[in-house]
Amino acid sequence: MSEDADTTVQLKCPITVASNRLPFTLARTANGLERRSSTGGLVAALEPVLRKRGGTWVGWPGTEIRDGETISKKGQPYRTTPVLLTDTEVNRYYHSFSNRALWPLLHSMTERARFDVRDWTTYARVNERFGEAVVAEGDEAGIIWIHDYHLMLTPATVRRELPDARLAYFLHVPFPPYDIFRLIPWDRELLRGMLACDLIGFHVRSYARNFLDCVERSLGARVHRDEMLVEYGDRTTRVEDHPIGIEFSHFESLAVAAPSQPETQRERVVLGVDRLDYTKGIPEKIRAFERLLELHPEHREKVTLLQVAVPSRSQVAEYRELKRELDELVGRVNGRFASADWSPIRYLYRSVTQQRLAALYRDADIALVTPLRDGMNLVAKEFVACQVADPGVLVLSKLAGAANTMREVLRVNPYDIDGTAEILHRALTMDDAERRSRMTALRKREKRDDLDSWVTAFLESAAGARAALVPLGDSDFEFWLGEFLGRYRLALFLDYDGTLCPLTDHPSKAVLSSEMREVLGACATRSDTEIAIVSGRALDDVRDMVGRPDLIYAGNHGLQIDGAGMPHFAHEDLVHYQERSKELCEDLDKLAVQGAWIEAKGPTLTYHYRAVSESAAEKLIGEARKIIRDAGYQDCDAHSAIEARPPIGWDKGRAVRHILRTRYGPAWSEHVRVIYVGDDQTDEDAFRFLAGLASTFRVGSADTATAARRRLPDVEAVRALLDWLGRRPQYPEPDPQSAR
Ligand code: ADQ
Repeated sequence: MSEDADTTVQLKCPITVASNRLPFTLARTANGLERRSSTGGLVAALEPVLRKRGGTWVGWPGTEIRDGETISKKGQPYRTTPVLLTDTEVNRYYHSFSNRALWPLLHSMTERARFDVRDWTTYARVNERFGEAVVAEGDEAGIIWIHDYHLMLTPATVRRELPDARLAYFLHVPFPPYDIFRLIPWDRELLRGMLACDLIGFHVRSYARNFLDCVERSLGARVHRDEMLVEYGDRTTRVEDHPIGIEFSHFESLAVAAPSQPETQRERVVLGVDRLDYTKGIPEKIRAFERLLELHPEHREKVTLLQVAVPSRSQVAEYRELKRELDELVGRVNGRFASADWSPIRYLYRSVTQQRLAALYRDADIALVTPLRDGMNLVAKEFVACQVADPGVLVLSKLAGAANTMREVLRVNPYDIDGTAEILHRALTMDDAERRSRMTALRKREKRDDLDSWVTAFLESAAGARAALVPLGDSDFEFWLGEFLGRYRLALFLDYDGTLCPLTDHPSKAVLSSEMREVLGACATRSDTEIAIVSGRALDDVRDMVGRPDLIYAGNHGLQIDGAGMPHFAHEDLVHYQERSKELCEDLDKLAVQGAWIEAKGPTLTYHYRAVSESAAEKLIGEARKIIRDAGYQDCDAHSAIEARPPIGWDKGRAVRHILRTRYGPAWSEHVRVIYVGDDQTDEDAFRFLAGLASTFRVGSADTATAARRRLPDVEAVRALLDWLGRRPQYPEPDPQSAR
């Protein structure tokens, strides 16, 4: 099969779209549910896609739905799955977290952003519900396409349930620079949510680059800038720029068909069409127009600014405030310049039909589009598509994503009122030939890069081969650790199972490969490096498995420590638990059925259920937890196992501290550099203790949160790291004991 044919087949696969809103909004009236099309760029962009291709759209319908009520329209060529939200959820998830925290912040308007932990918790819960709805509807063989800032965490839920799904995400708004994104108290969680995807799309390259900066600096992800790839744990995500287009021919034919507008015939018209939003720069536009009338009085009585603003988010205080500000501003400018039969500004605060919009675009002499920040801006493109008669001029803010590709526009900085007024004057006085040539080029591009081509390019990319980064190599370790290690000695802490060797169905099968043995040996024999193996296994067990007497061993999660240069340590409280651990072992023994078994490790023990069938596991795990807790022990999750630990305030973090203090003294951090590599939940205590003091790596799946600075995909990456550490330049350093 040729490559082309293959892509065509793949693109026929089902598509599940998830976005905050369904393509329509329901409102409850006396006659039951009333259905209205949703306004906004996202729906404008996606509805035609599903209409054409079929599939499922998951979203919030805008109101509650009662039993027996259906929301799908007869003959609708795609399914709609509502995610129902309570009033509190709508407030916290949508109005507050999405629109008062994320929206302003993503538009770099930091002083407007309001963060509240209760909003965040609701946002996370609602995102999870969207994820569950997608999982219920989604087809693992198809493409799941999640949209926009309302659903940044949803990919993680979907990934958890459908590990092999083709998961793609598109952000319709800008992605701000690192210094701004990190102001979000939950920035890392949001980034992790997005990284559950195989593909993440942004409108323009600079947003994609900002995202790469953030995941590298905030999450410690591995980033390949030339290939635009992110490796985080065991997953690689492709990051791409896909500037959205519009349904060009649809707007063009609307413009051809629309009757002429009597009210726009007398004066020349400068047109503004926006959602009423503070990012759209509407007050700045009005001020620039006012300035035009001051600087160039020849335009008075000859030019009108027609501003159409569609009401938006009126539940949010800032939007109501903006509405008031605009009313006043328009009143002021009109009061200042109006004459008996001319008003400089006509301001319509309402939504208009697409037919009417097309006519307005077509008949306008100038479109003045002045967002202070905008992901793309579809109005600019719609105006161009509708220029079917005498071509007008597009004046466009350089701060809109659209300005990146629409090169032939007259660009303005909307913050520069005088500058914008002058450019507006230039647009009003531009000669016919220049207008024509600029508009011809703009139309040609928008016709080619229309909505269909955007969707096709994005879906082709989503359906394409999964990305993979080249395996970790010297340059990565040099970049991460070169400067950090400098001329210091190294204390290297390593977990055993899952870190030095892959997890197996029985602990006795988890043996070191000869390659791992070799690189471990190369590190261990260096005079500037000390290695401690920190494991949940019993002390003797882990020592036997590694089989090197020249290392330090911390067994039972550090409750017992022994090895080279370390006085033997056993936590003083352990004596109280010898007998109780035996009793617990006997109690648990009755759950050693259906493949489950108990590993007695002295003071701690592990209930292994890897071999138990899924249907039986839940009950057995519940019972095991109860027995462990009833015995006064802590039950801790491990890989397909539950650890029972005596309730001694001790963990791997404390064990690491004990080793470092014993070996290098209380001021250890001045004498030695520390690296800790671990793969499971019990290593998190060590990661937390070492935060800011060491270089920490969590091995394996990116699905769990971690306090580690960086991630490594697998045991092979650990081997590569040890290999590099073993070969790094050797520095003669004083004996550790004399450094105390
Ligand atoms: P929006 O912020 O909604 O979209 P925009 O791209 O300008 O902004 O799209 C607005 C849409 O609403 C256009 O299709 C326009 O025709 C329509 N519209 C505006 N005013 C109207 C009115 N008075 N009556 C009727 N219709 C009106 C978000 C991002 C953008 C990004 C899009 C798509 O903020 O940057 O371009 O998503 O990704």
